[in-house]
Amino acid sequence: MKKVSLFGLGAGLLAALALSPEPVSAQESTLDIVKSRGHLRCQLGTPAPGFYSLSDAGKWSGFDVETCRAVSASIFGDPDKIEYQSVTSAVRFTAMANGESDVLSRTTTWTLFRETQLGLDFTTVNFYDGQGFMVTNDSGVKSALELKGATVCVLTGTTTELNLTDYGRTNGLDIQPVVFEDSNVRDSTFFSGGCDAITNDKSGLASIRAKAPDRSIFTILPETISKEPLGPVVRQNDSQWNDIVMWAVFTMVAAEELGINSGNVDKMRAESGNPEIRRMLGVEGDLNTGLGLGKDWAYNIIKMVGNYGENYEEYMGSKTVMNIPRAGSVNDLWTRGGLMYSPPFR
Ligand SMILES: N[C@@H](CCC(=O)N[C@@H](CS)C(=O)NCC(=O)O)C(=O)O
Repeated sequence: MKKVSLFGLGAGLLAALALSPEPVSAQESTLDIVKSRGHLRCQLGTPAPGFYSLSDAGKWSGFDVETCRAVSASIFGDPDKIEYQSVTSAVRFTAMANGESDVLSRTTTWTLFRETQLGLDFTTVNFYDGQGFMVTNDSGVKSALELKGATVCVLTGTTTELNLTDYGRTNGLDIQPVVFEDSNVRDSTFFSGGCDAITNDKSGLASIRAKAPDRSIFTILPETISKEPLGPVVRQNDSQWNDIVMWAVFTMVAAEELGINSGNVDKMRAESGNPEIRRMLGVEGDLNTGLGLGKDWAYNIIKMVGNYGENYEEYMGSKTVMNIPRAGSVNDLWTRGGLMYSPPFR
């Protein structure tokens, strides 16, 4: 038997020690970096109606933009201390992991791989979705199961791409993916008839359709082929920053549940006797201290950005180009049979 050299073991151990990373406490916190920089760096995708639209004047707005504004309001008492970064889906996680963005808020699906192998943490879900297909009405296609041999436009670096392959394989459909990195090129190719169908999260399909010259010629097929829980993402190992982003979303959800909105929050703060509302709005207690934020952090979110329902109706609801009715859906409040649920403010 080969004799193990003690010297060899010792040298190996020394080498391992020399290579061990710096203690976590030496890292600067994201909150400190953001505060000293004076603004938040918020990563969005390529403009997509509903989630993140860019006006001709260069102003961003949308459902995912409001999450960034909520975080900014909670830190600065100003919802617009933000540098927006528009990044393609394919490089979104690299831009997070290397420190270019403080938060990623852009239709990103929470998966085990992304959470554990990319140096990231998912905070919570702000929109529950699932993947679907869209075709033109005159294709006559009524079900995804009729897409045998079809060409399907799909964006690379997405869960969409893998789900499409899985679905084609499972159902023996021999689907031909046509893969794009730029979502604008994907969409214009589909609009001009370059693919038989396009696939994305169903909310993403509504967003793509909203960009079409004539929306009425497209149909979203009934099948939902995956689960796509979408939500904001931060770098891993910064628990306080994770809490700030997560509780910004929870504030908007809890505010709706408690009947607080941007219009009545001042009255609620002045007059409400409900202990949870009083703690949330900083009238009582010190719930802000663990987050490293001021007493008005949640009040500022509700006053400046609004509650979850207000934002949903403004950007996703039936009166918008997205037209995704909320009542009775998974994105309704848990008190109405949905999945939107905030832990208690206590
Ligand atoms: N949720 C999926 C798909 C994300 C996605 O494709 N989002 C749509 C939203 S419309 C899109 O086309 N985004 C364009 C972009 O971000 O460049 C994922 O996380 O991979």
